[in-house]
Amino acid sequence: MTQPRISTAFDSGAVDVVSLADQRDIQLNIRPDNAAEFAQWFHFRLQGCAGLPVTMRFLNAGQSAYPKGWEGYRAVASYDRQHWFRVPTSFDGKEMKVTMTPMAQSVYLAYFEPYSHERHLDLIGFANEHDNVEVQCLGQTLDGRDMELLVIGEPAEGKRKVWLIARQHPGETMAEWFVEGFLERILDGDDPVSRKLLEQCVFYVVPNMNPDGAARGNLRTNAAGANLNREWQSPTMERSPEVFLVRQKMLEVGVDLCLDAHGDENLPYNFVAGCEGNPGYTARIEALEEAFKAAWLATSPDFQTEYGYERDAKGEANLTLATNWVGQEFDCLAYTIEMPFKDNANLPDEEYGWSGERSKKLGAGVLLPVLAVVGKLR
Ligand code: GEM
Ligand code: ZN
Repeated sequence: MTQPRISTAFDSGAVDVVSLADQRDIQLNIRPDNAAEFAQWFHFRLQGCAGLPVTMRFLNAGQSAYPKGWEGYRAVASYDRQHWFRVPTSFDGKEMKVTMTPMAQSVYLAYFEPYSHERHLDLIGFANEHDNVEVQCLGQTLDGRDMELLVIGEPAEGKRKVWLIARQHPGETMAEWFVEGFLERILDGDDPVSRKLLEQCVFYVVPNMNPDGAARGNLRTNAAGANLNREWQSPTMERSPEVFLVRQKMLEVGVDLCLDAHGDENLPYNFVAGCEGNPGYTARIEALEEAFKAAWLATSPDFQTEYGYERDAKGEANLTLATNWVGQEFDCLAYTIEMPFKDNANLPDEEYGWSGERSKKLGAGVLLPVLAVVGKLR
């Protein structure tokens, strides 16, 4: 019987080890964010168990931020950190159990396919190579990382300003995979949809709103414990510089359409959440929302509108959320986009579930509903 080893000393690494005495009963606790109580993200390396039956018990799964997120959920594993696949997982309401027989001496496990800061910097580098992209650094986060904005297209009178922000909640890594797919398509000079859009708009893209929380392995908060999607009414440089800097830029250049990419722990679907509860919500905005959803439904079998969040009652919107604050401040179409940590129940994939690659495809596909509404945003 070998002595298993677990490490987390890498980008977004996070789990607490309770017992490693026997690989048939490895006991773990999901670690809370560094300065907040939210606990759901895990990412660790297991070594020393090649060919042996391994059981990993997450003892505190029932006290995580979203316990229902473990119902119908399967953890992801990878030997090379590039290719991730789902592994047998069960949840009894208290503990989550993951079982596998590793094929190699080293295997990684995570809540969802990670998106590292190095890959983030490579994505910025990819964009930087395009003549129609300006990479802007808006300022620094609390841990000193750059807040990066990509301005895509030539600003000109009459062009619409379309914003895409992502990963306010750092554990929702599918959001940055979504942006990677979006960028690869909008920067493809041979793509007719991208060419048509760039004639009509300039894109302002923030691939990662929360680089500190991402590197720290947080689910939902930044280095100061702030849930950035509750900071949009009154952000500060001391607590939420990420929001302060992006919001300041939005106020400087304006917003005609805003998309905020997230992941949802519970619902096995892709869906959107709008601004119906805003005091300034109008029939015009509602019509734009319906046109956007209709175009996405018509062009992507991975999108649906049957399942999603409860609609906010009129005038009851929480204006500390990005989508609501932006929609209200700029009287514009603003959508939260949610992808699943589990799978798309309408089109399940037994081996991978929802994945980075499928998030990329969805991000590339969102250009079509944007094209459907870009001519009527004002
Ligand atoms: C959610 S955003 C919830 C949006 N709800 C409505 N009704 N507009 C959050 O921040 O809690 C996004 C997320 O966490 O993924
Ligand atoms: Zn979120």
